[in-house]
Amino acid sequence: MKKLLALLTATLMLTVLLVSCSNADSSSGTQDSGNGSGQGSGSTAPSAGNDTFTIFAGISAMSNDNSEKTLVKEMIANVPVNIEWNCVSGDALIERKNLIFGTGSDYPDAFMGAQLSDYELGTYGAGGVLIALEDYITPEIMPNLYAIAEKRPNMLASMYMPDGHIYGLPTVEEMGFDTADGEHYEIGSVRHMTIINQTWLDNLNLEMPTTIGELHEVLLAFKNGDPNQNGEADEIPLGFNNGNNFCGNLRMLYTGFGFTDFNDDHRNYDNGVVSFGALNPALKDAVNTFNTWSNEGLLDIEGFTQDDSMYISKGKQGLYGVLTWWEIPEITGDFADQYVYMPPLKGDDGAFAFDLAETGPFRRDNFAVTSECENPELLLKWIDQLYIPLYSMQKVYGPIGEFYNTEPDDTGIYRMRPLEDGETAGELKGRLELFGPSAQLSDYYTEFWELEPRAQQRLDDIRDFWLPYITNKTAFPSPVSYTEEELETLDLMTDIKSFCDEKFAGWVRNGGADQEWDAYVQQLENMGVNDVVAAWQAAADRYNANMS
Ligand SMILES: [Ca+2]
Repeated sequence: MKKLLALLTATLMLTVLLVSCSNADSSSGTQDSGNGSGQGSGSTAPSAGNDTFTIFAGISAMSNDNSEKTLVKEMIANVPVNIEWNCVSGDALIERKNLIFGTGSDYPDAFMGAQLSDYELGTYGAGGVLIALEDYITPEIMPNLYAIAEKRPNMLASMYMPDGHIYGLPTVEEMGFDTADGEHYEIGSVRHMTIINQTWLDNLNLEMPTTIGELHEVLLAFKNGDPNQNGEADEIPLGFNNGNNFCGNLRMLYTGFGFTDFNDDHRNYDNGVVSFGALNPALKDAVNTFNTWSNEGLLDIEGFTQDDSMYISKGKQGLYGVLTWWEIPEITGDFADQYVYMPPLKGDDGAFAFDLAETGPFRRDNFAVTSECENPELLLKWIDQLYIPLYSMQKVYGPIGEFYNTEPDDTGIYRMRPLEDGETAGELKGRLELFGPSAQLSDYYTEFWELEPRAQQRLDDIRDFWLPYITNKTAFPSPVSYTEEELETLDLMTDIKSFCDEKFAGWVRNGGADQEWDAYVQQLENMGVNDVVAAWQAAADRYNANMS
């Protein structure tokens, strides 16, 4: 009987989902008959019965204010609300968010796309600033999220904070591939890909470097040999963006020093054992080498100060010999044909280690409601629309008619519209995406929209090019649950991370790692790094015990 009920509920849910989808179809269809700038159904005039919500929202640096976004207008047309947006991008997002939590006044009704940390969710949830959301995840209030929870039983379980409540709505991103040995890999598994100008190698009759020493020779040749053959010494041998830990920093080169350290928090994991990557003694060898390259003019020192747009603009002028990014075309533009991946390097002594980067299908950092909100039910009903498959699609990439073709193809799948001259898929997405919760389930790519071509390309590249080099295929489980005490400890990471960044940049630019290393290790210990690692370890141990 229970089974039958569950089946009936599931069928009901599916119906709700399908109805929602067809609504989404027709409304977006109407809207896209215009020029795609979002006029039409979006602008509902404020009326007396509507509720007004203030939302503090993270947005892409390239995008408009959320109030101007087609999808937001459409969601407001479907579920009438008035939203006063406070949209912030880049570094300012964290600063402004810290200010709000720090002063404890002027809380918005909700945080959306604001990168809420586990510490913030746990602390401000238990403290009453954020409200518990689990009771709102019902077929009546949040039918679309509820339907996904039925399909993915682990999802909500991994959203709970130590006090037994959910404070952040889930974001699901399933985008990966299975290998013949039964393992599953997600798209974030490798993303600091090293890229080299093959045309320059050919012009100078050079082989693809395989060791750190060989790369050094290649970088010197790129600097002095005029490989772009324009008679000017305009080449930048090695480019990076240290501020972009997602894919722009130099960490892939660590393979040749016998370690990797891809995680933003320097959290490393090898078969159940957690360690702190920025404490690896081999880091000293790496920064000393980078310092030598910097002194020789091989390393683009602006990598410590530039933002992504400046990094990309130099990449698009074809000025870099070697650089790092998560794909080739976005950063090399018209010069993409000249570039290929450079395999992870070995040390001249044969040292080599290459870890899988940490990924996980569920996140909880994208939407939280505060106790200021007088009508959470309506706000959550509104945001629930983002869990409609075609709305998730448009949230992640951009609207139908702007990012996607106006109509699906004859198999019913939405495909990306053709790029115009000078456009890249990355910039188009950056201009149109909406930060917030959503769900991309693996079966959607055969049902609703195509896997973005460059995402498919990246999966193929990870499987065919990078995966064979990986020496440690275990990664820290995500997301784990922390106790309140562990969350307090993890708050130490804010200062620890800045300290590591500061020392790394200083050592690469000015040297001094040999003299300062012991004091650096001592300072990290004083700052509580061992407690942080112990908290990660405890959480991973509990996770592994639950899974076994
Ligand atoms: Ca030149």
